[in-house]
Amino acid sequence: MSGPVRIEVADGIAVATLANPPVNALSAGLRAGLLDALRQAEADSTIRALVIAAEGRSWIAGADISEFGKPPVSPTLADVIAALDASPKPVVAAIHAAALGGGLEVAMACTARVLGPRASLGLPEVKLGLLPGSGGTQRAPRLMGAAAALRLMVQGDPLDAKAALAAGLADALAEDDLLAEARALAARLSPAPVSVRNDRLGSREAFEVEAANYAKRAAEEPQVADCIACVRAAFEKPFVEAVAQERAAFLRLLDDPRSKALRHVFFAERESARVPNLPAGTQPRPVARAAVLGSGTMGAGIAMCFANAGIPVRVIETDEEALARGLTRIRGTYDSSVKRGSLTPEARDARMALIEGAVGLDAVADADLVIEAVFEEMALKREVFATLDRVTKPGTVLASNTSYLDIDEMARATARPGDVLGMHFFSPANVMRLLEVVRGAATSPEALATAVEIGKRLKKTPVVVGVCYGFVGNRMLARRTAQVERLLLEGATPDQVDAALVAFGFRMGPCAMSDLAGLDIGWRIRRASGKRAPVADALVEAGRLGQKTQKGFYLYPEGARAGVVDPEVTALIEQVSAAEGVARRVIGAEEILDRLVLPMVNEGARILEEGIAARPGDIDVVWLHGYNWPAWRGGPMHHADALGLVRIAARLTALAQQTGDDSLLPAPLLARLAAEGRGFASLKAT
Ligand code: T1G
Ligand code: NAD
Repeated sequence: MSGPVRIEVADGIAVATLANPPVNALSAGLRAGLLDALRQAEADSTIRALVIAAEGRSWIAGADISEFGKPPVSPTLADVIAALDASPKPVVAAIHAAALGGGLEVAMACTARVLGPRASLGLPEVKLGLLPGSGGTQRAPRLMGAAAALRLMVQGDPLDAKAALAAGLADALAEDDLLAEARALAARLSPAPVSVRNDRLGSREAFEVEAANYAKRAAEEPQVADCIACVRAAFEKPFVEAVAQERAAFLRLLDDPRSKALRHVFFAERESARVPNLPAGTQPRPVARAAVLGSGTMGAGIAMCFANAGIPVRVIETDEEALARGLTRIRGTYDSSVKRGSLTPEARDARMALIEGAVGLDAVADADLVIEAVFEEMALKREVFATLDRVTKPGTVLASNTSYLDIDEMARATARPGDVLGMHFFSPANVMRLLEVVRGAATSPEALATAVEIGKRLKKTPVVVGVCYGFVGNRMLARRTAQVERLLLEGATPDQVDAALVAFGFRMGPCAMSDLAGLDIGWRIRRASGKRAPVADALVEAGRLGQKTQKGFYLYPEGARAGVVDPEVTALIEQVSAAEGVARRVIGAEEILDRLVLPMVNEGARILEEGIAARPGDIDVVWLHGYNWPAWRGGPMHHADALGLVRIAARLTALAQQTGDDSLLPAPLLARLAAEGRGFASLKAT
């Protein structure tokens, strides 16, 4: 038997071994191979039972997501599962690793399941905007109880081997020889399809109590509502009817733009990890020890990332007082995690032990990687890199955490520009997953590979971008911020602007976000670059810096985290409008949203034109993990394709005419793709 399934028979037990790298996704070929193996076992009278085993880092990672949306190919997964369920011979799943989604559905259609110690079982479909679509919403409740099954589906996180066994999803845990135990079990079993069982469903009350926990999510996420309805059907309908209900829900969700967006994100995240144009075989340099310059807002968080990953890190400041402030900030952050119970005191102490403080740049001499997070001033950054060039050992990677500034200019301050790049973390650095790795004109492949590798070790999502002002995220954000200013001057209020973006799916609007980050940060950057933001500047000059002063765009009585509308701000904005000679008018939510999102998409097109980002998906990953763009909207470039570039180009042209702002005119790439009836997704990586 060729293809992704190999079958061996011994002592009347057939073992079908799946091998469809990298993760045994249930592609058409694997489904056909599996069904053939079952049919062969059924037809051969010398074969008493079948064991399904697999090779590779997963047992079965689920349906092949890349086949979704394409015409179905027989046998379908439902065909394979129905055949397993109806088999006259016992079938045992020997699960050595991850059995997820359709993979667990295949296992649950078997007579029994034996786990290896590294097995994990899960139904993560909700993370793709879907639900288990091949019987999972009916078989899981029949094995582990309806309430627990619902929890497994709605949370989407896998259970490890012990937890899966305890939950009833498996029949045995083989600490040593998984295949031997599975064969032995298969030899003594008789077929007993899970589909006919009802003895483990548990009580309807317990299920309804569990379902009530997800009422809010069910209101926002259709896939959660469908999970609840389908598991409830296990109490109300015969198996076949309930499976039909599940199938109908699955096909409806499959066509839902939210699921299409989440599937786009799944592949975009994996594609963004592939560094474009990196010579094959490029090896990252080893990083056993790191150093971080500056222990302010970012330096402290970055140091924690290294300690959290078990990498010793030295934090360097200008003086003892600043250093003490920084180390206290780090300790304080860990203490609040211990208080919240998300970290043990032992783990805190172990991490603190990996963080050393020092004053003066000589302390970086033994570091393999140095990340500077000092003030955002080019003169200071150049001085720091010139010093790092002298005091660090050959091969040390020199990175800047700058938000906007020119990495190539910093590299030119050294005699080893190949070792210089940007590693742009996002605040709070110990929380936000995004890491923009900024590739300079002279950055060497090894240095780049080292930064990306470290990014992954720090559990970040590294995205490689080129050098320009603000790189990808902040450059696009600047377009949105400029529109926030214009909208406020022209008549919108901060809460109207924020409400439009929150309704779109963001957890927080731009005005509330500025209040959280501090209005003075943007003000300092504008002052340094000679730029103006009349409304935001006026707020800062009125001492309204945001939450840190209990007032910014909003008022924060007694340090409240949620701001309240402040009539003083409305009055101040009206004054600024008058001073700027801008007539105020009523602006609708649709126009507000278009002006917050479309100029960013347009800037994204320019970024792709210039090769600052290699793929539209990379831009989406930046916005998802750096700016909380709602995942079910797929990211700005995916969202643009969903809206249609013809419509966007027309809307941008209209907005440019209406506002007189030529920067809103469609970027050449956007205009070209619109004219060709294409989307950003049709672009190949540069
Ligand atoms: N389909 C297609 N490709 C897949 C895939 C899948 N299910 N899972 C992984 N890949 C590809 C991935 O794109 C990457 O490709 C490579 O495999 C390695 O993945 C009917 C509807 C299993 C935990 O949601 O969570 O079943 O980039 O880098 O870190 O009810 O992959 O190398 O070209 O992530 O070791 C449900 C999805 C599907 C699980 C391994 N299943 N996969 O993690 O490797 S829906 C899932 C994962 C379904 C049924 C329903 C992870 C992993 P490339 P990787 P990893
Ligand atoms: P910060 O003002 O909070 O901290 C800067 C720290 O650098 C201070 O503690 C200062 O004492 C120290 N420092 C100054 N010169 C130094 C030197 N020569 N050697 C060692 N330490 C020195 O600033 P921040 O917000 O942490 O920003 C730091 C960098 O990170 C900037 O480039 C900024 O643009 C960038 N950044 C900031 C954010 C953010 O949200 N704050 C996000 C991403 C990137």
